[in-house]
Amino acid sequence: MNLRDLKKYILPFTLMAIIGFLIIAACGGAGGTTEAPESVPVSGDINEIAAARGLTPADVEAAVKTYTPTGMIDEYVMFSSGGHSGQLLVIGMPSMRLLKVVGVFTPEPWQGWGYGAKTTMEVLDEGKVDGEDVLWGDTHHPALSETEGEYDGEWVFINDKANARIAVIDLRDFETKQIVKNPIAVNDHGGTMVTPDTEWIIEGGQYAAPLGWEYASLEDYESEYRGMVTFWKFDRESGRIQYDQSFAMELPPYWQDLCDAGKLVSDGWVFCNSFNTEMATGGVESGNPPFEAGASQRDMDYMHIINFDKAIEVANAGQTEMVADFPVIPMQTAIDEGLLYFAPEPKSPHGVDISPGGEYMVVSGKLDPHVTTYSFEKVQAAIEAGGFETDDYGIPILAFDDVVESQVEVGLGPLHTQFGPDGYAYTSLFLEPAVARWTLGGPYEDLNEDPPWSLVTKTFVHYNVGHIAAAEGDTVSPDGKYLVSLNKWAIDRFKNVGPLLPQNFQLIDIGQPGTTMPLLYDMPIGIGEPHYAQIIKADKLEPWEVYPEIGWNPGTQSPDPNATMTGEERIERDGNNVDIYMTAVRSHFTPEHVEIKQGDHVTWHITNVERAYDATHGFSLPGYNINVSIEPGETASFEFDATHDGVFSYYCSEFCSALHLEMVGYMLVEP
Ligand code: RUQ
Ligand code: CUA
Repeated sequence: MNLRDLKKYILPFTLMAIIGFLIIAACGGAGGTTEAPESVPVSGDINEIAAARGLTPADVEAAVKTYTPTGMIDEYVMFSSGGHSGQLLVIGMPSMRLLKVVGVFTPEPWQGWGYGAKTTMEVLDEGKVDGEDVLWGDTHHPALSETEGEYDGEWVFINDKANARIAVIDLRDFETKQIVKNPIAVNDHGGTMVTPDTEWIIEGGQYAAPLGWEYASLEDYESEYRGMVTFWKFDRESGRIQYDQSFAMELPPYWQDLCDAGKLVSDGWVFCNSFNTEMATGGVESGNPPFEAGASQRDMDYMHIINFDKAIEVANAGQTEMVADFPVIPMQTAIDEGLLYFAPEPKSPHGVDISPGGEYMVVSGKLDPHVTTYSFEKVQAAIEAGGFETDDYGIPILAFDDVVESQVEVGLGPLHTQFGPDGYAYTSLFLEPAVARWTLGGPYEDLNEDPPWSLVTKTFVHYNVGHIAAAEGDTVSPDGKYLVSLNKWAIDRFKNVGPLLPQNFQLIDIGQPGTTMPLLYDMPIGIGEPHYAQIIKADKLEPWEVYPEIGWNPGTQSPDPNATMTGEERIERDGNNVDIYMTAVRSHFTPEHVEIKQGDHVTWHITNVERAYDATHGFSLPGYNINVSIEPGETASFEFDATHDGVFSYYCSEFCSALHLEMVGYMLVEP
């Protein structure tokens, strides 16, 4: 490729970037950065305080809509990806208060996640990649479990894009219970999404590679590299993914991006968008077009349309091939059995979102100013009619005009779509940056007055929005009310804390129809980079206040055989093996002296015998990298070899009581 060609590819991107920058600069200026006033008058007069702080009436209204006084519980809870923190964020809405950072792929000391406690080490061990610890993750898409397409508040799943892993979090105690490594893929992106009754968790791929971690030269990209989508069977009873009932489907080496499960009328189908149908392999250093240009040459990529109900039958009938000991439906089988169809989608699309009734699939092309809506009914008719063209791999392509319902011009850089209860859909516009409200068909006389398939309004956000999340916004009955814009850049929104800026979540009021869609609140997040979030009505969550009984094992969610009741505390020795049975209660551990010998193998069980709400104890053992959180009723166990001699004061690391500092003991390791 010569320089002129290269310019041809790069120019549109440079232009887009400049437009994006100008818009950011403009709205940064217009949106106004205001300096904090020096001080606030002591008067109790609201208007005086507002004037002194430079607050407009709209600011005061936003404050009143979001301020949540002490003791008032938030109406919604948002579960947000924590990005490469590898964790899951739990945030109350509309207050935008951070409630918890759930340890998932990354150790988290306060929760004792990954610092000795067996139940936590075992889960992190499941996440080993080829036998090696990978103690971080790039979490992208949380998915709340659903019953008949409604969030049920029981489980939440999240993917690790970097290493193609899926985690299962139990919402009875907000703890991670399982991590599954995808055996055929190096990384993923299109997960997690669930089917309407959470029987399956979907994990779509991203950057094509030989399936099963094999080597193949990039010269052989088209023949040896493959895309994939994996379907994990979830069992509510055990609360675990059933590895041996799960399967995958081989796909062409396009970059599958995000998936969504059909619902109601489209239940039983799965949809994934893709990009790089050009099959660009990069290599700018060798004079090839860079990936960003090479993967953006075609005007259309392919939405993948999967007959999932039929795929389950095909997998159950054993029409699979084993790749890395995992059953995969070969591409040819998918074609022969009518499991896989394509529909053209413009241009370098990002994500596909299914409307609440399941009748529409909504796709946005990052390089196209429209959202494109496909009709499930038309897709079915086109499949029925037959007579398709195919791609190079023989996969049938439905004609664009046969399956598209409508295209609405929403603005620059559209990405992700969420839904409201009133016929409105919302799409993030990365380049503007803004959130657009538009009408998903209609007319909806009783719900809104806007014409069908039209852009209604935009709210500018600060800045560069990726995903958006609306209250219950991807269920069969979205709530509306609130939408959060998960922004990639913050620029001038907060006090500068150095070149790495906080991530900015912005709360938007979508409770009023028409062009009213005000911004309410900014929430800086000190870890990053978050991607998707889901927002559930708070009263659907019914977590335990304390574990159901004293001596509870959170790993098995059942009584622990090593539970120790008050009065049963003891130290047992069998040769070099020492077993310690300890209790914790405000404000002491029993026993307080543990005398062992260097070289002993120590197994330590601690039961928190408290029944009081919030009476958590911590257990920190210096020198041995042990830190455990023991919530009321829990039995925690850990093991180590007493390699260093000396005197070790173990202590409670939660300020649990007035005499918390006295909640301590000595472990004496005699040389
Ligand atoms: S995505 S880059 Cu969900 Cu927009 Cu991961
Ligand atoms: Cu228990 Cu501090």
